[in-house]
Amino acid sequence: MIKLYGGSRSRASIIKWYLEEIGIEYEFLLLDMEAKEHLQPPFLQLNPMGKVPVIVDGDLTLWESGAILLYLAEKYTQEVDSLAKRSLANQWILFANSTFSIGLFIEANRDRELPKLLPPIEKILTDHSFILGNEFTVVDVALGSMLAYTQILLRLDLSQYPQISNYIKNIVQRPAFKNTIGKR
Ligand SMILES: N[C@@H](CCC(=O)N[C@@H](CS)C(=O)NCC(=O)O)C(=O)O
Repeated sequence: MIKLYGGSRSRASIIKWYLEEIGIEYEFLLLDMEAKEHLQPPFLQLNPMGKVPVIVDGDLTLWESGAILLYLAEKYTQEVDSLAKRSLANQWILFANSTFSIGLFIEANRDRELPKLLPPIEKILTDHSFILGNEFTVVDVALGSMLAYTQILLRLDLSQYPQISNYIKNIVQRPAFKNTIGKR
């Protein structure tokens, strides 16, 4: 069974969300991050960077949430069954975890970046229900979690983006979301 290491409030919840969406059983190993368990040698052997999440799946140990999401999509779903689909998923996962994340979570960037990044997402969600089309995919976990955090953590006013607001309302109602990120 896949082992997932994380803190109680950490990006491990994003991985849990996707694992539950695709119905893969996992064992969650909770680290006491306040006690700096993630910076102690046993965990540093898994991720020398001292960051969660980490998964161990058989012989493979993997860290960085985006890399983990893409691995899970490729190994356990049909979502990325061609080079083009894998590359597009990778593009959006990298966007979510770098460009969008930096624009969102670094407060000094927010007012400059979000007005550039949110309108194209609003347009995409006007054309279809999910980021890559009308099917929920790993990309909705990567970017959807960031969009959900705009409400759950940051309580930003997104009323000028009705499609994004509606998308967030829908994804937070998904059972797998409620059972993972929604439980924070
Ligand atoms: N880009 C990394 C970020 C990992 C990260 O910063 N994780 C935080 C928890 S959400 C962490 O482990 N922080 C502990 C520390 O920096 O000491 C990812 O997406 O996995």
